[in-house]
Amino acid sequence: MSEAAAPVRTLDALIVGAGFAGLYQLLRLRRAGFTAQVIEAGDNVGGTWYWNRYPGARCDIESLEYQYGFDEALPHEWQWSERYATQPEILRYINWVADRFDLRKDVRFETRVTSAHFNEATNRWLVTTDRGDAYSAKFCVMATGCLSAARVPDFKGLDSYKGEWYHTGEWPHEGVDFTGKTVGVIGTGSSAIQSIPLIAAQAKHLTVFQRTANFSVPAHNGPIDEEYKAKILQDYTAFRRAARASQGGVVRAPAEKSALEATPEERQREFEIRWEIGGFAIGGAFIDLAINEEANATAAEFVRSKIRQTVKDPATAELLCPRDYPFATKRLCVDTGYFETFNRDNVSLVDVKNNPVAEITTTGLKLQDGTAYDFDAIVFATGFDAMTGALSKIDIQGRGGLKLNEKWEHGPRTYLGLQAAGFPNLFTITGPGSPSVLSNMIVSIEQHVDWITDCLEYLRDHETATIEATTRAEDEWVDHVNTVASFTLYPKANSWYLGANVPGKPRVFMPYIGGVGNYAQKCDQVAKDGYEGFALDAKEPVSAR
Ligand code: N01
Repeated sequence: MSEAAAPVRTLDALIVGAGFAGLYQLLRLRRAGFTAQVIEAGDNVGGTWYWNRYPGARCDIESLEYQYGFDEALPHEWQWSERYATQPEILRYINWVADRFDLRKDVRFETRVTSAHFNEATNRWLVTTDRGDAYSAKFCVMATGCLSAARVPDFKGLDSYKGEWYHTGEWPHEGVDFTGKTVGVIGTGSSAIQSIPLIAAQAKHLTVFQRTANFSVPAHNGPIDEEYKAKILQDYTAFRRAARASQGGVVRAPAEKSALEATPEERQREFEIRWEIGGFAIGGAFIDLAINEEANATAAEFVRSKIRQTVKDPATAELLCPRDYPFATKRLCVDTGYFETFNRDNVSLVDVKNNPVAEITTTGLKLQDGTAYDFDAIVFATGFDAMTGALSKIDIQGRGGLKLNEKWEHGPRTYLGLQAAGFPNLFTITGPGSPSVLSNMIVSIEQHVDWITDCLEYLRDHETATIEATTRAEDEWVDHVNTVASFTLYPKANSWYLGANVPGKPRVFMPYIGGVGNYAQKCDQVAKDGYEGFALDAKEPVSAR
């Protein structure tokens, strides 16, 4: 290091990211007596809820379930104002939690981790940042988020565009006023589906460019059901225990029947009931929607019938009907007035499936066939380099200088989504190979943080220097993750779960679809068995003593 460089700070653990995961990890490590520091790129806490400030951003999981569960007092003290909380309210909540536990003092804001290298002589990670900081940490915990690397497609001409442009995942803090403006939105995923109704209400004219139509169900947002709330708050810890034992990290009565066993009338009734409940309820209507094409087609057709009932212009309705992939095998969207928005006179829908956006011009954009559009503003609702994108931006090197990006060249490989072989003492919270994005993220985050903290305590108690996933355990887990995914219809969609939205990204189903409950049980068993599948090395190298 040069003489001017800051001194290396020695820590037990370095945590990357101050979202829900990083903050809870900090709290747990602090309480367990470890020294820990969080590094965060933003100027405050919040992670995904700090960055995604686009109009209409709110959580698709109900507020009573999308909050921390580790402290019974929190859900009693914090009052959510709606069934589905808005982004500003969730951001206020996470700030309240940060204040309550005095977490900010251990967060270095406006700083990006640039590299993390494992030193085999000392068994420590040397972590550096874009501000010239250097940390020597025994453990490194990546709480970098699954959907945090925003992605604007590599459009020719973007630099030449004279109007304003925004990505939903990096929205200006001061907000954007689209009043009187002509606006183009590219993309029709969750972020677009939430923001389009609000942008349309402001803009002079909105043009939506759709490559793939999406299945979306109404949120039916509204006030919280006080009776239900009182019931779960009687024992919130037990409620969360049930969530951790469930399929998706939310407490729901499981479906019992096959869609194919039900009569058409029964099916219609069940779908209608679930449509009225709103949100993801419809996905759990029958046991075989995710695994049987014929069963799945019944749900797909039900949603298409709702789109046709809602959208007045038949050609627009047909264009909005998804048909290239099974229902809910791309992330199901939850909306408030999305399809209705296409009945407005100031909104038009453009199909870019076979006539893609070819370039951004100085005044707007041009499609492959030469059709040009002028806009005052363009919104890229084009998603993220999901699950691996944030990690791939950091130069992570494990044993023998092994680069994580090289190791994952053909897709991410982990044991339990917690560790990658060759990278001792480095953990990923909700990493690829864990239920993560297929679950209520907070439930999965807490499960990982609890597991990692218990693991670090175990290592300390047993005077163990390193823990590292074995290649064998990793290979078996990756096979298992792929096998379980192959039993489902998910691989049939070109989704970001498979990296399909990023040109050149290997097509690998990244999250674990075997269920939060089964997965948590496996993690617990692994720990009980003395961290089976991990190599534990008791020897502290001489230089670390
Ligand atoms: O991103 P997406 P997102 N030309 O990848 C299109 C979570 N989330 O930000 O489908 C034209 O889903 C792309 O088209 P296609 C949630 O898990 C949660 O909306 O690839 N179009 C797609 O329509 C979600 O799934 C919440 O053909 C292009 C869109 O852009 C995840 O974040 C809210 C294009 C991207 O959709 C990501 O959602 C918001 C191109 N060149 C997000 N490139 C809540 O919980 C891409 N597209 C509320």
